[in-house]
Amino acid sequence: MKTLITGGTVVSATGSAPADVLVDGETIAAVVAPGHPLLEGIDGTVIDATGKYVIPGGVDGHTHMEMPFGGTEASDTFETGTRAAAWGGTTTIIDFVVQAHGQRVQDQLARWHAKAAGNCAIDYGFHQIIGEVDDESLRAMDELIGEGVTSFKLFMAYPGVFLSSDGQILRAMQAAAANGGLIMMHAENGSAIDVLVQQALARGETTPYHHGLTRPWQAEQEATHRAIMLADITGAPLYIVHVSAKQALARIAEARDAGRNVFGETCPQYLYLSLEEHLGAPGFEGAKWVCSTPLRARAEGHQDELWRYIRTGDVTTVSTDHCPFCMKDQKEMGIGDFSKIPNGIGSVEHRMDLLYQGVVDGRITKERWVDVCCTTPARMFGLYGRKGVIAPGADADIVVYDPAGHTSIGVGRTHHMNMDYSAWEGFEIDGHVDVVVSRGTVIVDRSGYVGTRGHGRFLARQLSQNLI
Ligand code: DUC
Ligand code: ZN
Ligand code: ZN
Repeated sequence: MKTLITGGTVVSATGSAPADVLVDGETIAAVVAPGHPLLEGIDGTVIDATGKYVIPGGVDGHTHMEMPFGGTEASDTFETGTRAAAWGGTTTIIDFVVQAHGQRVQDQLARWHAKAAGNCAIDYGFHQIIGEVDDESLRAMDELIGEGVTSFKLFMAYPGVFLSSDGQILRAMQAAAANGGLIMMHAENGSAIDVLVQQALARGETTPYHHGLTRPWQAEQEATHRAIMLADITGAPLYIVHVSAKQALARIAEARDAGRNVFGETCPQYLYLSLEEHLGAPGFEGAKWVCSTPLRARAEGHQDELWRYIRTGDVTTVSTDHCPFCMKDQKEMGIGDFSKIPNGIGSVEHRMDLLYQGVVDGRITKERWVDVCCTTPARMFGLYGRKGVIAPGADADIVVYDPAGHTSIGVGRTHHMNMDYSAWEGFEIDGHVDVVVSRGTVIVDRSGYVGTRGHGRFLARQLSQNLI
């Protein structure tokens, strides 16, 4: 089965040019100048992309589908979350397998395979959370590399649940330095934060706004610096997830300037939303935006700085940290005690649009948009060549994006995630996801989602292709 995408402008991380794309089966067969004789007489489905951008499918390197967390479970299943991702032009997710204290890594990985297999609309891979660093989990890290799970998340926050001591972090980093894996770090000083949280609650400061105040940027900067130093001792590559503080990014930029394998990820919420306007919303509304790391003060300029760091390259990727919870029965668990609000925001559907708005607003180029949302995440997580690029031989994961289109985000408008609210209610995007192709199959067209549950396959990943 052949598909021809004609008349569009192919946008890659390095440039843009008018080109036609020939898809044969599940892969891209050719990318040629419009009207090239090679395409004459080809019998297949034609997708007219005249006036549109033709980009690689989005790669969201950080999601939590049906994740058990904060006494409840993230509200998107692999089925609903990957379908919402497809609506928004994302064709690959990398989700986190959770090993908390007292659980076996290999058992947990098997559980996550069982949850995802046969349910996903798009392709998926796994990172492994190592919640308890011991001899057994260190051995499992080596085994997982051979099973295509080549990156490991550690936590410097959430004492008693996920937090690793500095000694444990060092041991895991030594293992990664030896086996080639990538260490992903949740960099916040969890012990200090816990004291601030208890003190705030004792003073009667219980609203969602205090979630932000008790996770100050200093706790993020300190942990980021500590993680960089520990990685430096061991030689392990380090990827700091969900960076929200400009000071933390300054440490990452410094390490990168010194030539280290240190990378920073941010998320749309840290580029657009803020402590004052969102966490500080009246009553309990702010719970909608409780996530960790927290939204930062606009008055301190974090959002503008993060956009700047995307331009300079010190933000390597933009993922969502998609971790949705409904207000009803979930976020509401924290009425009267912000520390009981499950941490997380749902954005998997909107990342491509929200970052495209950065192009419209003159924050980044369209090539950088494709780079941080598609190409570099693929390279960072060992998928490049198959994902993140429109080139012969790559999987035919392609989005036709209409720069003249419009997307109104919100419940009852554009909202397919399994949540009873949208963290992005009222956002207007000057662009639109028109057609989404996943491994050669159209899964979203102008009529909506036309894909099938179970189309998505597990991706065994190589080692990171983005290391110096
Ligand atoms: N932060 C969140 O907000 N949710 C999931 C896990 C995390 O680290
Ligand atoms: Zn985290
Ligand atoms: Zn996360």
